[in-house]
Amino acid sequence: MKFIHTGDWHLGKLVNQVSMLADQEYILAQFVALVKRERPDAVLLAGDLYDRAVPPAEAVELMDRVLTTLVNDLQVPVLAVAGNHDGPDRIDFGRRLLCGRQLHVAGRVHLPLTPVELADEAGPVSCYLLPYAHPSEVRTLLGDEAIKTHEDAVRALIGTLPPPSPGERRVLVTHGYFQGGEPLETSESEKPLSIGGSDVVSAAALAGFHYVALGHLHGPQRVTERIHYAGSLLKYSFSEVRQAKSVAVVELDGAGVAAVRREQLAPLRDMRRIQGALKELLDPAAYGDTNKDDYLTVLLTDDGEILDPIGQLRSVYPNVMAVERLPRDLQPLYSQVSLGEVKNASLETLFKGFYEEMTGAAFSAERQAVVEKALEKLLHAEREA
Ligand SMILES: [Mn+2]
Repeated sequence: MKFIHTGDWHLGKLVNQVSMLADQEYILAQFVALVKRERPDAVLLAGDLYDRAVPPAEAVELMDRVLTTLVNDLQVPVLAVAGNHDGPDRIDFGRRLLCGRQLHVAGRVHLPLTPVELADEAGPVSCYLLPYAHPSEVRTLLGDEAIKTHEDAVRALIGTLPPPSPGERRVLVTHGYFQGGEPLETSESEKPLSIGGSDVVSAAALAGFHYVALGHLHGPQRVTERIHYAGSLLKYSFSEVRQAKSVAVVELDGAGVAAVRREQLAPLRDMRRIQGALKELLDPAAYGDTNKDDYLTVLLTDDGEILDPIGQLRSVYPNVMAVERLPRDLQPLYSQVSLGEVKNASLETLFKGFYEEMTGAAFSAERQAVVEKALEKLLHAEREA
């Protein structure tokens, strides 16, 4: 059986106030062409379909068009779950109606978890859809006060499944932060799943599945041999400039062994960092035949004043998103605090630093608990918008 595993489309996303919709439409046309070529038995869409709980109308319209092409025109079933960015109730709209047309969507966790049954010449394959859910939702759903963490929630939900029948092959589509033995690469465009506590779930919680199609981390990567992140559709932050975005083509054999091949899609505009003195960067010799329409962060190494650097840069590179200055005489100062460290720091770490800087007093565990609680509430409120 063949699947195409993708996720983290984030339709309607703005990066540095710029809408990614045209880029998303462009790459999705390539995605549709890939599905047409590969003829998979199903497309697995592992959450963060949209960037926000209430996506812009144009994003919904694009999703509608792509899903209609896949399901109606190409006759390929789509199995989709909500991610932490999606509004679960909106994703759930029409789910009972649409499953009859081979569009299987899960916004919220509904019990009992019933699989989408697919089959090939080797027999049936049970595909389970487990949308992202906050541990507090799962605690209420199962009436189990012992559920506190994401790990508890996933283990409890998977614990509700019947034991597999002999020879049964099982696939799971879900969204979260799963860790096996190997270190994982994270990106700035992933929102944290919890504040303070751990959002990591051990891959061991996913024993019993022959393939797990994950969403959440935006870099394509494997957690274990049979548990994979497809990665996001596009680069959604400058922390992802070195990632090669792709979708996973998964072949599950009759014995339930998954072989994964990654297929790259070429974006309309790439996201890159360039650096140099302004004058050099504006020289045709500097950009050569690179795509001047790419989304750029420019690190200027000039000393002294520059008049309207972003305006000057945009006369050559229209999609400059950010300009950073690093004059030579300031370089020793910058090296004391790495910019990356500040950018990658969690909100609670930044708050603690700010508090200590302002008051000269230590940030007590009690205060930390208050801040974490407030941030956690905010995170949850965004999703339930
Ligand atoms: Mn995401």
